Amino acid sequence: MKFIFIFLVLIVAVVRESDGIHAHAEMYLAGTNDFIGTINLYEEKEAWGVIMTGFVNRLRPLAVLGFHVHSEPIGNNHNCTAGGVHFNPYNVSHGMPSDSVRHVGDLGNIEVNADGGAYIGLRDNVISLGFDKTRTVIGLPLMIHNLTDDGGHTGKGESNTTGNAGPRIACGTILIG
Ligand SMILES: *[C@@H]1O[C@H](CO)[C@@H](O)[C@H](O)[C@H]1NC(C)=O
Ligand SMILES: *[C@@H]1O[C@H](CO)[C@@H](O)[C@H](O)[C@H]1NC(C)=O
Ligand SMILES: *[C@@H]1O[C@H](CO)[C@@H](O)[C@H](O)[C@H]1NC(C)=O
Ligand SMILES: *[C@@H]1O[C@H](CO)[C@@H](O)[C@H](O)[C@H]1NC(C)=O
Ligand SMILES: [Cu+2]
Repeated sequence: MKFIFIFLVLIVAVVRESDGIHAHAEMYLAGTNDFIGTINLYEEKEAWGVIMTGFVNRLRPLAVLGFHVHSEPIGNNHNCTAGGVHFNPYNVSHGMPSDSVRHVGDLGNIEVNADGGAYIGLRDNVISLGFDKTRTVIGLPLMIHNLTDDGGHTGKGESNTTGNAGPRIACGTILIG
């Protein structure tokens, strides 16, 4: 995980001078002003995908936690509950990032280290920062849940809508810049 993270950071450093779209999200524990880290996003051009890199801490050690873009703005008091459902502009079932059927906001899980920190290093070909208007996530919240996203196909509970990822423990608005 750490290796992938460093690799993606290098890619972002290399493309830094080109004219893609940069965004970031400052993440906070739900309903508090407790800052836990920044996640950076970059989209180079249409159909390129989005690279996301960052580090967050103060999470439950060794947990694997659901990670999504949700559909409603959270305002400035970091009220994760206000974030609505998963960002799902095509109104389809929940899935894993690699599934052909998934919510646009389905980003899978993040893995927390023993010290409560988690590196985020991924490339996603479905979310957009602006090149695809329907799939643009600017102004929406990135959400970290307290439980593991089951991927949507277990048939149990809310698997096909939320992945049974449990309560929202941290969130942050994705902003340009
Ligand atoms: C947080 O958002 C939820 C859902 O919109 C709302 O019911 C609740 O009152 C909000 N809480 C605060 C502290 O703003
Ligand atoms: C979304 O899809 C469900 C069926 O999967 C349907 O019941 C619902 O009306 C649809 N909502 C919209 C806004 O199209
Ligand atoms: C999700 O599964 C439930 C039953 O477990 C079913 O009633 C519902 O239609 C499914 N929704 C979607 C969007 O597939
Ligand atoms: C998160 O999950 C852990 C482990 O299941 C549990 O002990 C804790 O109470 C949960 N926290 C919240 C906010 O749901
Ligand atoms: Cu979520």
